[in-house]
Amino acid sequence: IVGGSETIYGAYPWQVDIRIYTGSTSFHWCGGVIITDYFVLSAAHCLEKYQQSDYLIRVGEFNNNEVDKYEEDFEIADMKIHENFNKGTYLNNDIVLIRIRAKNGRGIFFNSHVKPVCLPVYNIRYHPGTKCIISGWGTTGETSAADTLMSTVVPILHMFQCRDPYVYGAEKITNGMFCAGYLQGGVDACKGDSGGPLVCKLGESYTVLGIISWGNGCAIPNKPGVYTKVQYFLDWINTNMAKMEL
Ligand code: 4AZ
Repeated sequence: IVGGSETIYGAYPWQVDIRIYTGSTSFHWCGGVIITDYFVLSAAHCLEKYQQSDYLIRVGEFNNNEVDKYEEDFEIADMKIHENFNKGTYLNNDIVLIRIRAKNGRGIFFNSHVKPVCLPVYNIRYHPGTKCIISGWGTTGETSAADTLMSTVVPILHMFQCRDPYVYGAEKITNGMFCAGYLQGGVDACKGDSGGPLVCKLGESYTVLGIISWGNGCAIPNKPGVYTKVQYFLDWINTNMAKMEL
């Protein structure tokens, strides 16, 4: 996250840290978001580089380099990368549904620091100007990644702004994407944040409207962050959750 600040542990209890095992240790790879006690959403491009057994799904994470009080690791039991991922245009349909492997006969155990986020409803509107929160352990500036979970506020942008030729152009931005951020630059998601959530407070609860997906660099003027539009994939999410249910 560029232009953000450190979060308070437990403030974003749905945040997932997707890590890669390297034998004895593991390193931060991508973000994700808890939607039920067995399912996590992330970006498809995060889950295609390694084997399924090389990934570790960590909940209750705050500091990347320390063991936090509520952190717990899960393996992936099953996952579904969108069948049309990267078809048509760059990072199109950048979404993956992950089913975690049960531990001690249960899925993710919810507590004060580990909780699911709401999925949007079908008729929700992505109002331009709505201020939403992005979070992650990704790059904060030139090169450095964050040790602790960072977050910042970004407004949803109009589709016409995102599709402007000076921004990304209409060919690149499909109906399953939207932009959020500032055309003047300075505040954005960055490398290592992908797969993580863009949440908006709707009424009393936080809803995941976006999944951090891509952008031309980070925090560059006229190159805002591009997000997978979760609402567009609700049927896909529900169908595949039902299929992956044991
Ligand atoms: C990345 O490489 C990445 N500025 C994620 C988000 C953005 C750019 C790059 C958005 O994972």
